[in-house]
Amino acid sequence: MTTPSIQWYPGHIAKAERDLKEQLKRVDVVLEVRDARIPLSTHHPQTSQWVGNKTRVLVLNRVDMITPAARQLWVSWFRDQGETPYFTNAQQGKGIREVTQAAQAAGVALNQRRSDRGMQPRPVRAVAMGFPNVGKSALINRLLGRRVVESARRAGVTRQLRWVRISDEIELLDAPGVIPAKLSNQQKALKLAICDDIGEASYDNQRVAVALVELLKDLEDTAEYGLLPPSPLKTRYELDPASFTAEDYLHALADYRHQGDVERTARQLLNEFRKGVLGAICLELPPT
Ligand SMILES: Nc1nc2c(ncn2[C@@H]2O[C@H](COP(=O)(O)OP(=O)(O)OP(=O)(O)O)[C@@H](O)[C@H]2O)c(=O)[nH]1
Ligand SMILES: [Mg+2]
Repeated sequence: MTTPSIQWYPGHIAKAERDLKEQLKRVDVVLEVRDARIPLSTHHPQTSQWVGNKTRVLVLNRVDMITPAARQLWVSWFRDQGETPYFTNAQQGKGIREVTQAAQAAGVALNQRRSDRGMQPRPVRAVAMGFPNVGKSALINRLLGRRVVESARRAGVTRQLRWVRISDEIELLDAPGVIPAKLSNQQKALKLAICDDIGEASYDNQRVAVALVELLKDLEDTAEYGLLPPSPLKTRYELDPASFTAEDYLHALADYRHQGDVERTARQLLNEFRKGVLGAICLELPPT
């Protein structure tokens, strides 16, 4: 039996993408928000087309969910690509000021050009763009210092585009998450599912949990010291994955902890990874 591939492109996202394209004409700065646990898989291939000649600010959110060593690896890699990543924790409001400053700097340049042409200054207009559930709305609430837009633990919370005035200098557009219409790379799709960045109706929990175990096994075998907590699965569940295939591990864990209930075990594994119970774990390392 072949498992169907993971695809998720609900109607509201298709609509969001159309609305977003329309609004982009008014935008000066694109805050490209990615999930720090999977910085490559949460890069939308059309981003550069949308950014055009606007300023792009690269935000890697959920920095609290990766280790400092992983962050450092990504900083070096992005710098080698000529990019400056801004790491944020939008839940607790860390790294926010630097993002505001980057957006404001673009505003200063904008208003210089306007004043050269005899035009009145105006606030710089930025959009928070990114995959579903990466923390765009949480980031906007933090930029503003109070809760104005809805942010919750589900993909697809923001349904409408909404402009918010952050200050006299900045206006920000909260946009619904966008995602490629076709997820052609299933390895990436699995990571999106693991990180809760796509709707749960689109995948099978057990298959995604097996993919998580596989990734953790690989990371344990190959990652350098400090990139993830030592033996996260063994530490949490008292069952070492080393002597199992990922699929056998899920079943063994189900037998050991949940009377053979594999679905329940899969859900628990995913849920605990997403809540950070397994520790701070970056699932993607820079390509070498
Ligand atoms: N641990 C952690 N959680 C975060 C962070 N940023 C956001 N969250 C949580 O992630 C969940 C999703 O955040 P949202 O702000 O709704 O994400 P969004 O990108 O606006 O999602 P959509 O509108 O569905 O596209 C919420 O439960 C937030 O509290 C972060 O930096 N760290
Ligand atoms: Mg949102």
